[in-house]
Amino acid sequence: MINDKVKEILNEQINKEFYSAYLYLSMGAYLSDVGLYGFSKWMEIQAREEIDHGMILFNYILKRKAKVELKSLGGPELSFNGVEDIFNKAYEHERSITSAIDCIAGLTENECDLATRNFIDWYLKEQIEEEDNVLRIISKIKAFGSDKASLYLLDKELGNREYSQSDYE
Ligand code: OFO
Repeated sequence: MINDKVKEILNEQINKEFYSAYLYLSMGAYLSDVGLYGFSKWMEIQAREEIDHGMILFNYILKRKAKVELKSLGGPELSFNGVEDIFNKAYEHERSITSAIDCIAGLTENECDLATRNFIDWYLKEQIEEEDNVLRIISKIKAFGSDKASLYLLDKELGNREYSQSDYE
């Protein structure tokens, strides 16, 4: 069993993960609209991973015999100012998610809920990857993105991303 404070913060995190999926789908739609289909596919896969992140929390709450309380999702931003703007916003978003995960880790320690503290380690590691993945793309956009031919190649590279289900192990 998990206590109410831990249950509440985990439910909030489900909402944040599903909102992340919404945001990345919105970014993907914009990228597709401007012909950057590889970038768009990358975002679509990112959105699918965010749903996995939400579902891992969902299943954990159920397993601990606590109540899943799904909250309403706000609409994500719909208009963007080019590919660099999108990935800068994605990076800012991931940093906010990292802070939220850090708060969960802190709360579970304060509540002496070491099982959930252990569970959340997976998310702490995942956030290092999430931030790094986006930062690498930003670096490439900065290095090559002003040249259309290079942007085309970068779009092709990102289009090679394959979805693989995020597993909590
Ligand atoms: Fe779920 O890691 Fe991104 O938001």
